[in-house]
This record gives sequence, structure tokens and C-alpha cells, in this order.
Amino acid sequence: MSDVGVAVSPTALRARFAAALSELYGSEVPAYTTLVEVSAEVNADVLASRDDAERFGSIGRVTAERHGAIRLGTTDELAQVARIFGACGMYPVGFYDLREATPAIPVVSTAFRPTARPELDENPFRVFTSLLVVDDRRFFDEGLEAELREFLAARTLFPDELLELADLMEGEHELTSAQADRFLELATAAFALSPEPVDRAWYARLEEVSSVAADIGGVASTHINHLTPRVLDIDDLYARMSARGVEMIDRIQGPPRAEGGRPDVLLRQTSFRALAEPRTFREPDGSLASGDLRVRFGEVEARGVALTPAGRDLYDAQGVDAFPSTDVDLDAADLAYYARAGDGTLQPIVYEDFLPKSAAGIFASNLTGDGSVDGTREGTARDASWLQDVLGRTLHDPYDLYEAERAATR
Ligand code: OOG
Ligand code: NI
Repeated sequence: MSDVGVAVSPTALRARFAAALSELYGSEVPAYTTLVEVSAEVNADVLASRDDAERFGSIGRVTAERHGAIRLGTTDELAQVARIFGACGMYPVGFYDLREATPAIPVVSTAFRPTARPELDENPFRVFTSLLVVDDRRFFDEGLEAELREFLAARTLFPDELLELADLMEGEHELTSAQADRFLELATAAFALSPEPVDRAWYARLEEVSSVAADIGGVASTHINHLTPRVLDIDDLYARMSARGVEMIDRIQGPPRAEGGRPDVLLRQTSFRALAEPRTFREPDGSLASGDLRVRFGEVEARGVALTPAGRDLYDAQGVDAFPSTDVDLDAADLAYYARAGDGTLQPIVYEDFLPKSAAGIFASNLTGDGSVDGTREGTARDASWLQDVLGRTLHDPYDLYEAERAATR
């Protein structure tokens, strides 16, 4: 509990929200706590052994840094969550279409995060947020779409009181400490795994299409799908987790390890496999039975310098082997974003976003089945401007944000 009478800012609310979700997820998924502990050990060792350990952010920032992933079913739910994150100074950045991935996942996504550098330095909490595309005929036929819409329209993920507090914070830029406590209680509870029984037959029908569709539309609530700490040496983390007997997915997603002094670029991620969690099911005859579902997992990530559009094109076409190996050359070739300090020193601008290929890999590595996609039907058109309309607020382009940050120092 905080002091009564002291106003709480969006920044403070965000830091407390990230910490509250971390505590919740640790209580739900104990292996997450192990991951956080091992990450802290790795980070302490890197800090002790490398002069440039804090090149991509202070140890304070990195230790508190988390990203979450959530999955929603309706445009109304997405617009509501935008208000909740907005209260915490987190704004939608980027448009990701996971339907284009292999295997295709029936969602489009954005990430809510702070956009200003001082806010990122203070607490960079970000949440990858996916929306089910219920009218994409490659996944859902007319009948299933109608049933899904009916099921989703009948549920309430976020109580009115939470949304009202969110709007108050966005309007006033502060809450009283009692209001902030209440906001955090309601917001955290909205992302807890619900003990409500899962309708076995309905869940199974959706699972035939896609286990992500079942995770979203098969239950009457949402939950954190994973919460990801940041680590300064992800190869070391991978080895230490494996040595502890935690079964990791078979690889680290994203660029290879930076060798020979080459700067780390973009984002590297890995995860442990989804764990079986006990859930109660309602059987077709109405009886209750216990069972389990494997959907939630633990992920960890390492971050490097943000690439420019030219750098990203080069990375996508040829990988990092085609890159020059120094900050000066990367900057001169306009491949990566650097700020220039007063003394002229180049400071890497850290990549704050996600990679669709890695995201698809993370989704795919934890799918329970292959699902089914009807390639003969047309997909529904979805793009950034559609998403911006749904959100009812600016959808930021990540490149514009990096560009502005660089330009401000030149
Ligand atoms: C989101 C997967 C994307 C990442 O780190 O790339 C993601 C999900 O599984 O809902 O979190
Ligand atoms: Ni993730």
C-alpha cells in the first residue's frame, strides 16, 4: 500500500502494474520465477564482467523490464484494453499480421508500450496484444464465426469501474493512491487465469481450427499468455536453464549471437515449452471434470540496436553476416539507429518492438495441434489503418519513433 493522499503518475502506475503482473504470473507459473531468478544471475555476471553491460539500458531498467502477451476476441475488447494501458502511459506501436506467418495464426497484433525515451528508461513495460480475426474465412466458416461472435459478445473482460479509473487517469494524469490501488487490483485480476469451467466441446471445436483461437474464444476471460524478462546474455541463460532441467524450445529466435565485436541488433528470444496447467471442464452432459491445458509458457529475451528500414531490409534478405561490424560503420551506412551524445559518442537506440517471424515462431512452438487453414478462401483485409480505427487512437509507426529520437540528437 502506498501513502494516502500522494498522487500516482502514469509512470508509477506502469511500474507497479508490471510488478503486480509479475507477482501474479509467478504465483500461477512457478517456472517463470525460476526464469526471472536465472535472468538476474546472468545479468549480475554480465555486469561484473563487461564494461559495456549497460550499453542497451541501465541495469535498473533491464532488471525491471518485462513484456507480456495477451490475446483478445473483439474490437471492443481491444479498444478497452487500449484505455487501460493508456492509463499506464502505454500506447499502441506497430502492426503485426500473424496470418501471414507459417503456420498461419488467425490474429493481428500490436504492442502497447511507452514511446518517449525517459519513459522507457523509467520502466519499459510492453504488452504484445493480439486480436482474433473471427471473420477470416480461411479459419472460420460463416456458422463458426456467428457462434464465436455470440460467445464473445456475452463476456465482459474489463469491469466498468476499471475503465472509468483508466479514463480518469488519462484525463487527469494522476490518480489518488486509493484509486491507483483499486486500478491495480482490478487490472491485475482481469489478467489472472480464471477458475471458471471450460466448455470441453466448444474448446475442442475451436482447437481443431487453431489452438490460439481456442485459447481466445474458448473461455469467457482473458489471461496473460506469458511474461518475459530481459537478459543480457541469452546464450548463457539458455544453457543455465537447460542445466536446471527446464525443457527449452530448440533454438533462440532472431539474429545469431553477436561475434567479433559486432553490435547486437534487434531482438533475440527463446522460451520454455507450455506447461500443463490444471483446469476444470464442463462435459457435454453438464458434469464437471478436471483436466489440463497447455497454453502458457515462459519466454526470455535479449535486445540490441534498432535497425533502420534499410538495415531491416538487409537483415531480412541476408541476415547479420552482411552487416558492418562497428557502430560507426552501421551509423554511416544508415543501417541502425544511434543517438549522438554531447561529446559526439554514438549511443545505440535500443530496439523496443517485436519481430513477426519470432512472434510466429513463439506461437508455433507452443501450439498443441496443426489446426486447419482453408487456403482456397480469401483472407479478410486488415491493416494498420483498420487497427487504428478500432483503437480509436494513434497507432504509432515504430520507425517514426526511432527516427525522431535520432533526429533530436543531430
Ligand atoms: C504472442 C507471441 C508474440 C513475442 O515475444 O514475440 C510475442 C502470443 O503468444 O500471444 O510475445
Ligand atoms: Ni513474447
